[in-house]
Formats: sequence, structure tokens, C-alpha cells
Amino acid sequence: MYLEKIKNIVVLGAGESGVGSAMLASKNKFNVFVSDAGKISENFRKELVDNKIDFEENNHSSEKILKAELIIKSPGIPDTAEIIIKLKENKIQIISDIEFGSYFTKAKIISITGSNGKTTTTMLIYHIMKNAGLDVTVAGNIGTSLCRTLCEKDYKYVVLEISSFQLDYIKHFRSNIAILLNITPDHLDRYEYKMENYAKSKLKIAENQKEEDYFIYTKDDPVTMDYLSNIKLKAHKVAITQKGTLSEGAWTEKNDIFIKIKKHKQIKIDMNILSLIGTHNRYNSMAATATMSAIGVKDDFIRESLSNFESIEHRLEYVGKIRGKDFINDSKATNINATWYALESMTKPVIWIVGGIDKGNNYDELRHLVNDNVKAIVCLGIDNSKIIDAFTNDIDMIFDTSDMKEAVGIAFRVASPNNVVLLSPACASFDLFKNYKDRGIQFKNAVREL
Ligand code: UMA
Repeated sequence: MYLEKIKNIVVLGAGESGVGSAMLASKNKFNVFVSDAGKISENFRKELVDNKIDFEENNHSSEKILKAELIIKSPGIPDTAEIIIKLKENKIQIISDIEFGSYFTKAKIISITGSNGKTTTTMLIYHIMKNAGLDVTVAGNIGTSLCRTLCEKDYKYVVLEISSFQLDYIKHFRSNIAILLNITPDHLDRYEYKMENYAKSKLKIAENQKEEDYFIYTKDDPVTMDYLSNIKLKAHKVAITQKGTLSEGAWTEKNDIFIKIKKHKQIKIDMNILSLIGTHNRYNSMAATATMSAIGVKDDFIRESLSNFESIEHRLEYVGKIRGKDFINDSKATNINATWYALESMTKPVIWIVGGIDKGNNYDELRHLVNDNVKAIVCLGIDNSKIIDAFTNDIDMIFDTSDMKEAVGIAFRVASPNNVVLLSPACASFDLFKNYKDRGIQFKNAVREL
């Protein structure tokens, strides 16, 4: 416990993580005050009122906040926020919600981070463990805050999806098993546009690990390898690769995945049984299997769960087939790298629906995949000029749309039987949709109405 002498806690932000932290702090008899710079949404306000937690909204009132002995900062609040600058000037301790939650659990923590694939891997690990009958819950960036989960019950295992924003403010947070899937540019606006800062944040996942812990990483990810070579880790390192074999770790040979960790029995998995498709998903399945091997889950359970796992909504989600044409919803792909994986895993000619708010995309990275396998591009956004300019010399059929129904209608018309219509936008959704979920749902509705 690292909270001796601390009585007064201020929680900044009254969203999922802030309200979860406030409830856990209140339950553990701290004086809690919640401050939100915006309007608090109805459901969260109700929870604060029901739990008799003091709060303010539409303002961060410094006098009250600066009296705190400890600040729990919501991950969405950037370091450049005025209140954070003031708190740092006043040397008041700031931690993230996962750090705070970790003081109140005896659970073994399996944490997953990475620029892409972390939600899928988190859910897959949870699915296998649940099927194996373990006392496990899932929390974190995936949606339900760790602190909220801990208000209900302390489980034996927590599978925790973690973002770099949450890792930025850890101090003692320790994962028994930490997985770093990959590091590709994302959220750079929060890291002074320096990849180095973002990579260092991701690697904090292994910072407090001990000798008996495991750090699972992708050997084929050049950025991870670059930064990993400069730091000393205590945890037992487990590499994953699809390029060559290993004496220890997770690797592929022909159609099989092999896992061998420490003294644990070697596991062999036929790739054809995996319910998740594509190269990137193979990395996710390998990370999940390595984790299961490390905690000793029987390989029959692993095989069964890898084959009956249903993929996550909006992430390479199979929508259906109409007149021989497949439809795939990958609305969650909001950056180039995620779309790269989607295009790369398609085995049939693609009608690609792309566009939205561009976060500084370099479309050159997708050019060879587009040339290899994309038959037509349907741009979907308010301003599609950058995408049209990028691919005008590569693809004959490029359409400019700003409406989901129109985009799906055109894609359906130009697709031949045995083609796939893929929504993988590589962009944020806020120009035309509430969020990526709304975009994915509108896509599925438009497909069903065809
Ligand atoms: N706010 C302030 N002051 C500010 C800025 C914001 O008070 O200066 C307030 C807002 O008015 C709002 C609250 O902070 O009421 C929101 O806090 P938040 O943005 O941290 O959101 P939460 O609802 O607490 O959700 C967070 C994660 N959000 C972010 O990291 C942006 C959720 O991840 C996560 O599921 C949840 O905690 C539980 O752990 C979402 C996400 O988009 C899904 N994550 C990013 C990603 O996956 O790319 C990192």
C-alpha cells in the first residue's frame, strides 16, 4: 500500500475512469472530490450522487484541487491542460486510475498494450480463461475501468487493456504478465509528435515487473525492438515471431504455431483452427497462447477457445454475404497501420471504403497493398481530396461520397461475386458519425438494407 498519510484525493475527469476511481477511493474511506472541466454526463453524475461523492463540473477550481495530497487523472486529460501544469508546479502527486486500482487488488494482472490489436487480444485472453473456468474479469481501456471492477469484487485474475495515457502516470503498477503487441504511430499529438516519447510510454508496461513475471513482445516489430534494446527488464522475456523459429517463445512453422515457455510443455496449434483471420490476428492469437502457457492453461482449452472465439464488433467483423459478395466491418481501424493489417489479410479482390478525419496519414504505406488487391476505392468523408490524390494514379475506380448508404450502394454495384467490400477507414469518424461504433453500425445497417 502506497497511500499512507494520504486522506484527500482529487479525481480529475468524471468519465468512466474518473467515476470508477472516485467510487473505489470513497469505498476505501478517502475524502474524495471529483472535478470535471466539462458537463458530467447523466449516468456518471447519478453514480457520484448515489455514492455521496462531492463534485464540480464545467470548471477545474484550482483552490480546491491544489489542496489535494493525491490526484487521480483521467487518461483523456493531456499534460498541457492548465490544471496539470499547476499541479506539477506545486509538486502534487499525480497518478492514473490503473495505478490507484492496483493498490486495492491481489489479482494476478495480465495487461495488454500496443498501438493495434490490444482490444482483440484482451478479449481473446479473457475468453480462453473464462472457458477454462478461471476466476477472471476484463477491464481497462476496453471500457470498464479497473477501479469500477474492483468496487464489485477482487478476482483472481484481471485481464487489463492499457493505453499509453494510463501508463504515463503509473508509479508502482505491476503486471504479472505484460504484453506489448506493437508500436506504430498513434496519439502522437500527446507525445510532442515524438515517436520516442510514445514508445517509452508503451514500454512502461514492463517497468515494475519482477523476475517471476513475463514480458511478451513481438520480435518482428522494429520499433519495439529498437527501444527494447536500450532498457533492462527484470521479467522473463517471451518473443513472438512469424519470421523464423525460436528455441523459446512463440513462432510459426508452415501451418503451425509453436509455443515453448520456460519449463512448460511445448504447445502446437494448427493455424487453420484459428477463428481470427489475417497475419496481425495470428500475432494476437500467439500472444494469447503464450500467456495461457505461462499461467498453465491446458492446451485443449486453448485450442477450443481459439477456434470458437467470435471476433470483436467493428474489428474485421464479418457482416455477411450478398450475391456472392462479402462485407467486412473494420470501422475501428482509425489509423493507417490498422488498415494496413486489414488490407493485408484480405484474400479476395477488395472494394475499399476509406476516409473520415485524417490524423496525418501517409497513404504511401498502403500503396503496394492497394495495387495488389484493391479493385475500387469508395471514399467516405466530408473532404476526400487527400485520398483521391493519393491513389488516382493507382486505381481507375475512385468514388467520392459523404454518406454511408451511398458508399455501400456504390461498393455493392462495383463488386463482382467473390469480391469483398471492406470498410476500413484509416481515419477518425467524427466528420460524419458520432464515433467509430456509430460508423460501423451504419455500415451494417446499410448492408442489410441492400
Ligand atoms: N476532462 C476534464 N478535464 C480536461 C479534459 C477532460 O475534466 O482537461 C473530462 C471530460 O469532460 C470528461 C472526462 O474528462 O468528462 C473524460 O475522461 P477521459 O477522456 O479520460 O475518458 P473516460 O470516460 O474516463 O475513459 C477512459 C478512456 N478514455 C481515454 O483514454 C480517452 C477509455 O478509453 C477507457 O475505456 C476508460 O477510461 C476506462 O479505462 C477509450 C479510448 O478512446 C475507449 N482510449 C484511447 C484509445 O483506445 O485509443 C486511448
